[in-house]
Amino acid sequence: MPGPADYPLLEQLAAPADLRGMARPQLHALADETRRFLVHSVSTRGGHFAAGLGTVELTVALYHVFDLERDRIIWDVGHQAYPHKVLTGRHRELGSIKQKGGLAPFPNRAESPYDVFGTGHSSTSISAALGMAVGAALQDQPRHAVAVIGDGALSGGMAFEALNHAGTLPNDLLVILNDNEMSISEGVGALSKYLARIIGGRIYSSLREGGKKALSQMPAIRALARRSEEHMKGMVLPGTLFEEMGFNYVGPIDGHDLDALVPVLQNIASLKGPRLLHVITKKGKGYAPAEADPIKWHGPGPFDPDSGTIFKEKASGPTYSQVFGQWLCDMAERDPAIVGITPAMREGSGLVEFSRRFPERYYDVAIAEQHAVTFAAGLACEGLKPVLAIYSTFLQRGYDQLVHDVALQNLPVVFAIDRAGLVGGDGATHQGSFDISYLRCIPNLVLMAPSDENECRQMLYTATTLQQPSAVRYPRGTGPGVAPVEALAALPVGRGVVRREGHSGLVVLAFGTLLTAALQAGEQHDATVVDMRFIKPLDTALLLRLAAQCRGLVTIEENAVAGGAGSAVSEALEAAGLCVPRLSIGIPDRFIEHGSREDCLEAAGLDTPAILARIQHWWGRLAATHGPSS
Ligand SMILES: Cc1ncc(C[n+]2csc(CCOP(=O)(O)OP(=O)(O)O)c2C)c(N)n1
Repeated sequence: MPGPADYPLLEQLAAPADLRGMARPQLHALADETRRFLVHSVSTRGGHFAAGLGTVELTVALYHVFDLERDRIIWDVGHQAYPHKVLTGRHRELGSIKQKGGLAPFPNRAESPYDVFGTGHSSTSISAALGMAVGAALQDQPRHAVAVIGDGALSGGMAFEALNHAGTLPNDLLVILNDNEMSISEGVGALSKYLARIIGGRIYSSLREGGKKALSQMPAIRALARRSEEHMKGMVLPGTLFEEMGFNYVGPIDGHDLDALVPVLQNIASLKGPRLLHVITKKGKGYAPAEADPIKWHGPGPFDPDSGTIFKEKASGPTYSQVFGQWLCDMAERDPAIVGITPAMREGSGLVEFSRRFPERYYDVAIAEQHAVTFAAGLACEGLKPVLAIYSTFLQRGYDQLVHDVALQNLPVVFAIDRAGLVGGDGATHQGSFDISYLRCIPNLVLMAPSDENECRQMLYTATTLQQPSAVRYPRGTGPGVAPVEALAALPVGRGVVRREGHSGLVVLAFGTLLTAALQAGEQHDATVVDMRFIKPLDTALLLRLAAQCRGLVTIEENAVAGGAGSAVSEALEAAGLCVPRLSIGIPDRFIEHGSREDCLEAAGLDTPAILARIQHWWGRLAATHGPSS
């Protein structure tokens, strides 16, 4: 087991400013230590891995050249920022990343002054860095603003909106394109192909080959030529897209070659206006298993660093993502109109099998949630049945498209909303806390929340039978273990199911995942318990029937209380003129930080004991006020 003695440079590093005074051999040694440290640290608890291995040299070079006490460096998405955390005084805590109370999964302004902008969702870095560059200029502050963005994140529309703006401004902005030709899966799209053409460009290659031959006998000159090659390329290559957009384009250069990176960064830092440095890196660099399979090593669990074996979590049944993936394959087999769409989340959304079996009906649209939604709308216009697999947190990006392009035109797009509710280690940026609130106010939309795996499958099927937009929101991980029934049967829309008849006058309405806790409360208090299934349309008939007879009504959901399913119930009661004591249990009005999914549920007061205690307390007080039930 490696210890502090194995990382002497990291141990001595008091502040990132120490890197500025380091000589080149020390920088090399530090990069080597950082990489070894990452392998060891992530192997113990898991975390984002392959992307960070690819940014080791870039981070070392950046922090040697720039002054982090003054300059602003923003890591887009931030999953590749582990070397940044290590080199900015947090290496001893890195093993706690994503765990409860540990380091945040992504850069976080509350965690370190060197995390100058919180990230997690992609494609924000250029906008934020431009804002900082303009802010510095308006306040006469001489500081650099740098955005480091991956080729995957560059596919997000916001990145282009920012380039479009920055290219016309005089402000000093440096964009570093960290190009490893990968998103989580393989890079897709025309931009990805364009970048590949730059790297493999015929002009670039032939110059390089010719030059190499001519200079092979003269090592000193060859080294010099290699450095000036970057400049030459800039001149010889036809104007790049970035040049056309007003950026001074430099590159591509090898992002693992510290000796090339440092002088290029020094030079480019001295230039003015918008600049873009294109660096080529390898995802998983320096750890053979991750280099060989960067998709598998994007965010592994704990692993054995020597053998490269990732320890498997004990599977207690299929995850909801797998239930979705299986359902989509089954549907595609029986219905040629089904089309599956993902904004760059093939693996996470359970679409690997579908992409293999139905490649002609599978679309990875890159990290482009807005486009994904409107693309689905277009397909629906042509009579196809688009199913958009999207995480709750990322659907936030496509909100206007959902309202304006899908719902307003009443187009039958199916939204399979994964990671709805609390997600765990990815923390506050990724919690699916809000989708019920932001969806249930949209006319025409049917919104469902399954309480188990089979209900999820049947709801997805129900969605495809509708002539209007619909969404099924399901959580991360596994459910209670109800095996999905192969046969598909549409559920009656807007109908809940009474799961327990009680006699105490207490009614518990569960919306989705937390039905198990609701049933336990039912047992404790002899309550009536309903699996509501639909948030919209709400089963108002059932609700009003129960409300007319009950003495207290509790709603439970894994969504923000504000505007959530409980609010829908209150609105329906109010509209009917019914006044029933109400308790809404859901995610409180604050961001829930990282931890395991169980930790997050606990932090939100949504673990079973907390739910039971709240109901007990509330119902006890109510009974004391109003006396025993008649
Ligand atoms: C808006 C948004 N959509 C999807 C994701 C999920 N995601 C995290 S990293 C990533 C791939 C990023 O690729 P790239 O920027 O090239 O970085 P690399 O991992 O290749 O270094 C994706 C899709 C996200 N973080 N934000």
